[in-house]
Amino acid sequence: MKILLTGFEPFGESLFNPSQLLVNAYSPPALAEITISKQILPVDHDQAPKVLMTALQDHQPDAVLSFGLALGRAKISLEKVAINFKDYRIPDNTGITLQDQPIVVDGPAAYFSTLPIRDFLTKLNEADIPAEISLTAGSYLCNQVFYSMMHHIAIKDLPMRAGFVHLPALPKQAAQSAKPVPSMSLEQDLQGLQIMIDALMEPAIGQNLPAYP
Ligand code: PCA
Repeated sequence: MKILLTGFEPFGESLFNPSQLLVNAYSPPALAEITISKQILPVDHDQAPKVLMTALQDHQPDAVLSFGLALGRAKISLEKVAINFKDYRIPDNTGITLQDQPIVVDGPAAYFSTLPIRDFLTKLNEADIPAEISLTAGSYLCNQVFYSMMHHIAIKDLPMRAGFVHLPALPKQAAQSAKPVPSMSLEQDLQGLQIMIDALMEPAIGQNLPAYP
Protein backbone atom coordinates (compact mmCIF):
# COMPACT_ATOMS: atom_id res chain seq x y z
CA MET A 1 0.00 0.00 0.00
CA LYS A 2 1.22 3.47 -0.88
CA ILE A 3 0.35 6.20 1.59
CA LEU A 4 0.95 9.91 1.10
CA LEU A 5 1.31 11.97 4.28
CA THR A 6 0.97 15.73 4.11
CA GLY A 7 1.56 18.42 6.72
CA PHE A 8 1.65 22.21 6.71
CA GLU A 9 4.39 24.72 7.39
CA PRO A 10 3.92 27.10 10.37
CA PHE A 11 1.52 30.04 9.92
CA GLY A 12 0.10 32.98 11.83
CA GLU A 13 1.58 33.32 15.28
CA SER A 14 2.67 29.68 15.44
CA LEU A 15 6.40 29.07 15.22
CA PHE A 16 5.89 25.33 14.77
CA ASN A 17 3.36 23.20 13.05
CA PRO A 18 2.86 19.77 14.67
CA SER A 19 1.66 18.43 11.31
CA GLN A 20 5.00 19.27 9.69
CA LEU A 21 6.95 17.76 12.59
CA LEU A 22 4.74 14.65 12.59
CA VAL A 23 5.10 13.99 8.87
CA ASN A 24 8.84 14.60 8.94
CA ALA A 25 9.36 12.41 12.02
CA TYR A 26 7.29 9.41 10.92
CA SER A 27 8.98 6.31 9.64
CA PRO A 28 7.10 3.05 9.15
CA PRO A 29 8.01 -0.03 11.21
CA ALA A 30 10.62 -2.31 9.62
CA LEU A 31 9.08 -4.94 7.32
CA ALA A 32 5.78 -3.04 7.01
CA GLU A 33 4.44 -3.52 3.50
CA ILE A 34 3.91 0.13 2.84
CA THR A 35 5.55 2.88 0.90
CA ILE A 36 5.32 6.25 2.58
CA SER A 37 5.69 9.49 0.69
CA LYS A 38 5.61 12.89 2.35
CA GLN A 39 4.78 16.41 1.30
CA ILE A 40 4.85 19.60 3.37
CA LEU A 41 2.41 22.16 2.02
CA PRO A 42 2.84 25.93 2.06
CA VAL A 43 0.17 28.03 3.82
CA ASP A 44 -0.42 29.82 0.52
CA HIS A 45 -3.90 30.21 -1.02
CA ASP A 46 -2.54 29.59 -4.53
CA GLN A 47 0.31 27.12 -4.04
CA ALA A 48 -1.06 24.75 -1.38
CA PRO A 49 -3.57 22.93 -3.63
CA LYS A 50 -1.11 22.90 -6.55
CA VAL A 51 1.68 21.35 -4.49
CA LEU A 52 -0.74 18.71 -3.23
CA MET A 53 -2.02 17.86 -6.75
CA THR A 54 1.56 17.47 -7.96
CA ALA A 55 2.28 15.13 -5.04
CA LEU A 56 -0.83 13.06 -5.89
CA GLN A 57 0.34 12.75 -9.49
CA ASP A 58 3.95 11.98 -8.58
CA HIS A 59 3.21 9.37 -5.91
CA GLN A 60 -0.18 7.89 -7.02
CA PRO A 61 -0.96 6.80 -3.44
CA ASP A 62 -3.70 4.37 -2.40
CA ALA A 63 -4.49 6.63 0.55
CA VAL A 64 -3.77 10.20 1.58
CA LEU A 65 -3.60 11.28 5.22
CA SER A 66 -3.43 15.08 5.37
CA PHE A 67 -2.61 16.81 8.63
CA GLY A 68 -2.81 20.36 9.94
CA LEU A 69 -2.78 22.26 13.21
CA ALA A 70 -6.00 23.32 14.94
CA LEU A 71 -4.76 25.49 17.79
CA GLY A 72 -7.26 25.27 20.65
CA ARG A 73 -8.55 21.77 19.94
CA ALA A 74 -7.89 19.25 22.68
CA LYS A 75 -8.17 16.04 20.63
CA ILE A 76 -7.01 14.61 17.32
CA SER A 77 -9.84 15.78 15.07
CA LEU A 78 -10.80 13.30 12.37
CA GLU A 79 -12.44 15.63 9.88
CA LYS A 80 -15.65 14.33 8.28
CA VAL A 81 -16.56 17.22 5.94
CA ALA A 82 -14.77 19.53 3.51
CA ILE A 83 -16.86 22.55 2.44
CA ASN A 84 -16.66 24.59 -0.77
CA PHE A 85 -15.92 27.83 1.05
CA LYS A 86 -12.89 30.03 1.68
CA ASP A 87 -13.22 32.52 4.49
CA TYR A 88 -9.86 33.16 6.13
CA ARG A 89 -9.81 34.37 9.72
CA ILE A 90 -6.17 35.45 9.35
CA PRO A 91 -4.00 36.13 6.28
CA ASP A 92 -2.13 33.22 4.70
CA ASN A 93 1.66 33.27 4.62
CA THR A 94 1.61 35.48 1.49
CA GLY A 95 -0.49 38.08 3.34
CA ILE A 96 -3.74 37.35 1.48
CA THR A 97 -7.07 37.10 3.31
CA LEU A 98 -9.81 35.53 1.17
CA GLN A 99 -13.41 35.94 2.22
CA ASP A 100 -16.75 34.53 1.09
CA GLN A 101 -15.37 32.64 -1.90
CA PRO A 102 -15.97 29.18 -3.30
CA ILE A 103 -12.95 26.90 -3.64
CA VAL A 104 -14.34 25.46 -6.89
CA VAL A 105 -16.88 27.63 -8.72
CA ASP A 106 -20.00 25.49 -9.26
CA GLY A 107 -18.41 22.62 -7.31
CA PRO A 108 -20.52 20.58 -4.87
CA ALA A 109 -21.13 22.24 -1.50
CA ALA A 110 -19.19 19.56 0.36
CA TYR A 111 -17.33 16.26 0.29
CA PHE A 112 -17.02 13.61 2.97
CA SER A 113 -13.71 12.07 4.00
CA THR A 114 -13.25 8.63 2.45
CA LEU A 115 -10.97 7.49 5.28
CA PRO A 116 -12.42 4.99 7.77
CA ILE A 117 -12.60 7.65 10.48
CA ARG A 118 -15.03 5.72 12.70
CA ASP A 119 -12.54 2.84 12.85
CA PHE A 120 -9.73 5.33 13.46
CA LEU A 121 -11.69 6.84 16.35
CA THR A 122 -12.36 3.47 17.97
CA LYS A 123 -8.73 2.38 17.70
CA LEU A 124 -7.33 5.71 18.89
CA ASN A 125 -9.63 5.74 21.89
CA GLU A 126 -8.74 2.12 22.70
CA ALA A 127 -5.11 3.26 22.87
CA ASP A 128 -6.09 6.14 25.21
CA ILE A 129 -5.34 8.76 22.58
CA PRO A 130 -7.82 11.65 22.76
CA ALA A 131 -9.63 11.77 19.41
CA GLU A 132 -12.96 12.88 17.98
CA ILE A 133 -14.88 13.05 14.73
CA SER A 134 -15.11 16.71 13.76
CA LEU A 135 -17.77 18.18 11.50
CA THR A 136 -15.77 21.24 10.52
CA ALA A 137 -12.25 21.66 9.20
CA GLY A 138 -12.81 25.44 9.27
CA SER A 139 -12.65 27.69 6.21
CA TYR A 140 -8.90 28.35 5.99
CA LEU A 141 -6.10 26.47 4.22
CA CYS A 142 -6.75 23.07 5.77
CA ASN A 143 -10.34 22.96 4.58
CA GLN A 144 -9.24 24.35 1.20
CA VAL A 145 -6.66 21.61 0.71
CA PHE A 146 -9.09 18.96 1.98
CA TYR A 147 -11.85 20.13 -0.41
CA SER A 148 -9.47 20.54 -3.39
CA MET A 149 -8.10 17.03 -2.84
CA MET A 150 -11.54 15.39 -2.56
CA HIS A 151 -12.77 17.28 -5.64
CA HIS A 152 -9.72 16.24 -7.68
CA ILE A 153 -10.15 12.58 -6.66
CA ALA A 154 -13.90 12.72 -7.41
CA ILE A 155 -13.70 14.32 -10.86
CA LYS A 156 -10.80 12.09 -11.96
CA ASP A 157 -12.43 9.05 -10.34
CA LEU A 158 -9.11 8.09 -8.74
CA PRO A 159 -8.89 4.86 -6.70
CA MET A 160 -7.65 6.74 -3.68
CA ARG A 161 -8.95 7.18 -0.14
CA ALA A 162 -8.28 10.54 1.39
CA GLY A 163 -9.12 12.75 4.31
CA PHE A 164 -7.93 15.37 6.74
CA VAL A 165 -6.90 15.24 10.39
CA HIS A 166 -6.38 18.28 12.62
CA LEU A 167 -3.88 18.05 15.47
CA PRO A 168 -3.85 19.96 18.77
CA ALA A 169 -0.97 22.32 19.51
CA LEU A 170 2.32 20.90 20.75
CA PRO A 171 3.19 21.24 24.46
CA LYS A 172 5.90 23.79 23.58
CA GLN A 173 3.29 25.93 21.81
CA ALA A 174 0.97 25.69 24.80
CA ALA A 175 3.83 26.56 27.14
CA GLN A 176 4.62 29.69 25.14
CA SER A 177 0.99 30.81 24.86
CA ALA A 178 -0.42 33.52 27.12
CA LYS A 179 -3.84 31.83 26.86
CA PRO A 180 -4.66 28.32 28.12
CA VAL A 181 -4.21 26.06 25.07
CA PRO A 182 -4.72 22.27 25.10
CA SER A 183 -1.78 20.31 23.73
CA MET A 184 -0.63 16.88 22.62
CA SER A 185 2.92 15.58 22.40
CA LEU A 186 4.63 14.66 19.16
CA GLU A 187 5.08 11.14 20.58
CA GLN A 188 1.31 10.79 20.97
CA ASP A 189 0.74 12.22 17.48
CA LEU A 190 3.18 9.61 16.14
CA GLN A 191 1.43 6.82 18.03
CA GLY A 192 -1.89 8.05 16.62
CA LEU A 193 -0.56 8.12 13.07
CA GLN A 194 0.73 4.55 13.38
CA ILE A 195 -2.70 3.43 14.61
CA MET A 196 -4.38 5.07 11.61
CA ILE A 197 -1.89 3.50 9.19
CA ASP A 198 -2.31 0.06 10.82
CA ALA A 199 -6.09 0.42 10.43
CA LEU A 200 -5.70 1.26 6.74
CA MET A 201 -3.55 -1.86 6.34
CA GLU A 202 -6.23 -4.12 7.83
CA PRO A 203 -8.02 -5.64 4.83
CA ALA A 204 -11.46 -5.36 6.43
CA ILE A 205 -10.97 -1.66 7.10
CA GLY A 206 -8.39 -0.44 4.65
CA GLN A 207 -9.58 -1.86 1.36
CA ASN A 208 -13.35 -2.04 1.53
CA LEU A 209 -15.01 1.29 1.15
CA PRO A 210 -18.13 1.35 3.31
CA ALA A 211 -21.26 2.10 1.30
CA TYR A 212 -21.62 5.25 3.34
CA PRO A 213 -18.09 6.18 4.38
N1 PCA B 1 -3.77 24.69 10.01
C1 PCA B 1 -4.51 25.69 9.27
C2 PCA B 1 -3.80 25.82 7.95
C3 PCA B 1 -2.48 25.17 8.12
C4 PCA B 1 -2.61 24.41 9.39
O1 PCA B 1 -1.77 23.63 9.84
C5 PCA B 1 -6.00 25.36 9.16
O2 PCA B 1 -6.54 24.74 10.09
O3 PCA B 1 -6.63 25.72 8.18
